[in-house]
Amino acid sequence: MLPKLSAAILLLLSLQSLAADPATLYQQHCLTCHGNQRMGSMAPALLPQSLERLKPGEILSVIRQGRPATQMQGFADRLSAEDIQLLANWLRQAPSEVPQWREQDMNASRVQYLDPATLPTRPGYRADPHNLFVVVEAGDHHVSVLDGDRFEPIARFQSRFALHGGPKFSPDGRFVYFASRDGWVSQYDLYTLQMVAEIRVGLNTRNLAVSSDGRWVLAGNTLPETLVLLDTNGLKPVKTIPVKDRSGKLSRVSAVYDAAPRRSFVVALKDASELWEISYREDAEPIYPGYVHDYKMGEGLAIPGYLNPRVTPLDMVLDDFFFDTRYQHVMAASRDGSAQVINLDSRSKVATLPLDGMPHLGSGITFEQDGHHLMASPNLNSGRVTVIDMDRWQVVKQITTPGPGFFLRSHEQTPYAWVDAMMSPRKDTLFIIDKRTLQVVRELTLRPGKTNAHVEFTRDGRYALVSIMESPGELIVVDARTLQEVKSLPMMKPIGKYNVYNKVNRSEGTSH
Ligand code: DHE
Repeated sequence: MLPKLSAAILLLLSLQSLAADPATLYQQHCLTCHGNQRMGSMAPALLPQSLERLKPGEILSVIRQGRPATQMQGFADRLSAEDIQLLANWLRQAPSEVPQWREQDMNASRVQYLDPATLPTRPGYRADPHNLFVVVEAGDHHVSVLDGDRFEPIARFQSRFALHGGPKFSPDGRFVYFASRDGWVSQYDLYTLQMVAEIRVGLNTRNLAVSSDGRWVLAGNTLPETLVLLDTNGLKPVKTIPVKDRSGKLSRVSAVYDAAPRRSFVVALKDASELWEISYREDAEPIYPGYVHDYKMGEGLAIPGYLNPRVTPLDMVLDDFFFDTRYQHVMAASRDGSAQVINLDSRSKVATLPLDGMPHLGSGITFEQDGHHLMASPNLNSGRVTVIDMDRWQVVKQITTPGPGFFLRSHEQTPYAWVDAMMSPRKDTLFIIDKRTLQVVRELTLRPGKTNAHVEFTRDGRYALVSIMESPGELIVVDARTLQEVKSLPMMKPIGKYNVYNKVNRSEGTSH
């Protein structure tokens, strides 16, 4: 038998090692809010995929001090510095069991707040429903709906945690759909200004697309590696498609897009050298094994083309896309800057684009100049806007800007395109490019020292709305002709804003 003192020391040691086990720390302090298996509950998921955008120091400081304006309190008074470090390291590691999110989990998460059939047919306010702006405020995870004529908010509501990608609209502009990085898809009614339905489609989601007939939402996930098709009537899951390449290897989804003129979704993959297209035309041609593979292809059997992926093999992973106006061609770039043009009908590469750096094709715009169809996009790691002639697939100009930018915007009714430099020390300056001469003609610093970025025009192109992406930040209305500030609205890190008319009419100056 051990002497009493040694037994007490052993007990103390075992208690200490228990307290220092990060899984136990998680159970004791985090599980109630962040959920079983770190999958998220009332607070966001804490899986490596959910945390990869935070710097290691940020995780530590959030555990220590909490997050302002949220229920996340600091734990510095309850956990030692060593335990906080252990917990932070552990959260960055993948769980021993791969977390699952199946259709039964989706169905269990689904909430239908309203029956769409009971909704009134007209908006309950006087503002032009097509000139509304939906503003995503990342600072406190809210969305504001703005009257685009008077520049006044008509609604503000809490969103799911960390919305990403542009919200997408139904073809009539009535409903807007959001995707959160945590896997939630939300449907909001812009006529009655109420949430209609929500569902969690995955544990980590990239973005969503809405079909041009308004019937479907397609969400692309990185965890699990799936595509989830939802019926917009109630956001009910219709099918879940595992994303596997020809060799059966799983791939994360990079983004999903609606190719309206083709009546199909196009899917960019992060880990597979393939491009997927999912037709929502009921008479879509069947898919024949041997020509392409399918996620559930039976040997020797053709499967229906309708709502099933048709695969175009690529010679490299390409995950940043831009479509020509007819959606016949897609310009595609890899993260190392290689870029090519794929013809979606012949399913083959038709040109190589001489790009380098990190072109951000997804942020591109189109316009005409002397009868040529031009496309321009910023570059994420060098200060330039690249202009490509889409008739000849040639780079016609590299417009130098003082620093790498993220978003480029214009409108049919303005001769100017606006680009930010938010990835550089000149993040407080917007550069105004004349689309006729392809020259930078003005610099605009609305709030010195702060991030001035992401522009969207009113439906008539008269005003440009600019984000001051800070918490607290602002949304500034600028006269697009005089470049004078017209109005400023306080906002919490307005990361992006989206004009209903420009989106549903696929304005050439904005994202779709
Ligand atoms: Fe985004 C759109 C990818 C980081 C804000 N971003 C998109 C889209 C893609 C994409 C593919 C187009 C989908 C769509 O609109 O439906 N973004 C990526 C990345 O790969 C990247 C670099 C790293 C990542 O972890 O995802 C990335 N994005 C960011 C940010 O850090 C930004 C600035 C802040 C944030 O909230 O995450 C950011 N991305 C945005 C915004 C849009 C977007 C505001 C919509 C732009 C639009 O006007 O349509």
